[in-house]
Amino acid sequence: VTGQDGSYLAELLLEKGYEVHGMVRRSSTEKRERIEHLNGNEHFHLHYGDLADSMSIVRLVSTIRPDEIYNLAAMSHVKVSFDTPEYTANADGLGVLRILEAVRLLNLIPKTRIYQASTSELYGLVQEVPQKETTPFYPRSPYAVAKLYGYWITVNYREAYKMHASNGILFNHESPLRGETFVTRKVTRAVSRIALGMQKKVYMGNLSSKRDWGHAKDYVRAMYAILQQDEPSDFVIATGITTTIRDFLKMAFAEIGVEIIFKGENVNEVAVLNYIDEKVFIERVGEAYLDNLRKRIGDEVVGVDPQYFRPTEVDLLIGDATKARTRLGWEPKFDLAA
Ligand code: G4F
Repeated sequence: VTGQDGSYLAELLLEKGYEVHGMVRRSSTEKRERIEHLNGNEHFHLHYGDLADSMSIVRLVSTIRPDEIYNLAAMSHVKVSFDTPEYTANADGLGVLRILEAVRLLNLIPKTRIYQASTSELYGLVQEVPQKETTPFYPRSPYAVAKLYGYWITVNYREAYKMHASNGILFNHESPLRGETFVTRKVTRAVSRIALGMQKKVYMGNLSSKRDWGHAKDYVRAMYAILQQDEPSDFVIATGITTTIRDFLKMAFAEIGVEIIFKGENVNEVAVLNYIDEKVFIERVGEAYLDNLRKRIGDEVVGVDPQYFRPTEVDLLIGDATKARTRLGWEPKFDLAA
């Protein structure tokens, strides 16, 4: 519940009058900023637990006897999964099984509905454009392979035991609460720091990959809608708009009135500061910072560092959420500019 989606979903469910039980993983540096504002809400309860620990899952499911379980717990960073593949398989793959088994063994199948956070990373080396529920999967990272198990074990328990268990195949979803090492926050933070003179340049990985980005608030509404269906099923949640990382950088700089121009290729690609729309800059950032940035026209503000490349990349994601639109009545409310 301490993640971006956990925090937004907890808010949504509390608004709807739910009693919300959130699981928190014990660590020496617990990060709870995203749910701090829910502290003291009498309908919001926190419990220690870990997807890698069956006993804690059984304890929580048996004591809470939930009507709905949203499994948003995961090691969710694709690049990091190449460095921690076994841990990722345990949490993101077997963790799903532990929840399903807990519900089954505790005889809660008639009561408890389960949402599994599946991902567009399952499409990996895409077999079809755009990707929809019937598009074959081709995972390209230890993270995606672990999530593939999570997806199919959810389908299998639904079919084998008639569980109300569903997958949301969510495309990238972002917000101000997104972790700072994911590309959107990395870029928006860097643009702010460059504008304020706190940073000279940002080093990126693959600038050519394309992502279908939505807003996390829209996506937690979809999770909720999926569990309110009479019949469990799997749904793609996406905007249908795809953007390169390069264009995302341009758009982020444009927000503060700065135009950047890309030059060069591959590891030698850079972006230079080309022009400042001073009116926009003053409005968005402040006059005090303008002189400093003016002096930087012609400077490189974006570079490439191969340490951010992935051994295998997912080049293109663009989702077709027609099923969610028609069956759930789901529409994204935010657009890229919001
Ligand atoms: O923001 P990202 O790290 O997200 P990614 O890998 O697409 O995964 C996220 O979305 C998935 C849904 O499809 C989730 F399942 C997953 O848990 C996670 O939330 O990277 C987006 C793209 C990639 O192609 C990456 O190679 O941006 C590219 N990129 C380029 N430079 C970078 C960077 N990514 C990061 N994190 N940092 C860079 O410097």
